[in-house]
Amino acid sequence: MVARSSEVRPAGVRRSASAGAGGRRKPGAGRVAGLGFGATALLVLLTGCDVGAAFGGFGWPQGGITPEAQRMYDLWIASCIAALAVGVFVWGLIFWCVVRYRKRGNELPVQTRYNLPMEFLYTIAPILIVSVLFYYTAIVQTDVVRTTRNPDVTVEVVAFKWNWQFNYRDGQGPEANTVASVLGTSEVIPILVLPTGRSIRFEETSRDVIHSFWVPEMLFKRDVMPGNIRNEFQVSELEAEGAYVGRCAELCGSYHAFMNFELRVVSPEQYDQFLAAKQGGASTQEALTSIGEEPYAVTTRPFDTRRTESNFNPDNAPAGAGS
Ligand SMILES: [Cu+2]
Repeated sequence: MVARSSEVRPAGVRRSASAGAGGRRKPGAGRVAGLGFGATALLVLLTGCDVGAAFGGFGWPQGGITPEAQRMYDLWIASCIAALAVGVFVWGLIFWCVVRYRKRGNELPVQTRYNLPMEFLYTIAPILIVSVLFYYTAIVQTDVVRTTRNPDVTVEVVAFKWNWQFNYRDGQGPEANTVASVLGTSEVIPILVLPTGRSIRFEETSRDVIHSFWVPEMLFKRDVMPGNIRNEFQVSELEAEGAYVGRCAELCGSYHAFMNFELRVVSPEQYDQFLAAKQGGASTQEALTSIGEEPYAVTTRPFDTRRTESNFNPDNAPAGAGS
């Protein structure tokens, strides 16, 4: 008796479900929802570049000062918009399925059915999406790491625990000569003076361990390796004058966090004067003053190591007292 009633019940349910008004109403609701999501996606796409600014760059740092930084920013914004479009489409499908195929009775749907076009879609579509993202990433990356044969300015970045030396060079490679140099000390933050509107190559070398040369506004950092490895990268120009803090971005020892420098971007004329003053024997501070710039760093300050104050084993500690 029990088995029979359970067999009968689904049939009744099926009949009532197909006869219900809901069966006709749902495709319409789904279409409206789909249109709504489609319109939202289209709106997001059409508003284009403003979307990035409106959403705070989707988490990407704002205020890049090189064309390379702008290209990376554009790639990020385009990727986010594409991801949102796919997301809106998928969310639309989810909500449509929730409404269209909601539970109408106790009958369990067939569990072994599959849809071949759908299988193809969710195999092919992700491959296409990843391919497109890969294509544009490869293009932007190639562009960002490109170096040219004759950059306008070449700077050798020498990192050491825990400061920087910047050597202005008369050519490229380790054989070139240093024509002027800026050296950081515990008391004075090193200032790297560079011009706007000129291509600049950075050639990096370390005296001890691995450091990383990083100016956040360039949206780019590259490890500085010891030994024979001479990492280089190039920016096609610096677009905005100003003072920008620079940091070491590789944990290199006790005072890694305080291994700061300053990038001072000036006009090409000021840069030429600065370099001439340095070559004439002026100190970095004198040369900066001569071009009307602040002689000392304005974005960061030297770190007081307090080596003798915060000693875990002070001289006056009783024997065996521990730390
Ligand atoms: Cu470092």
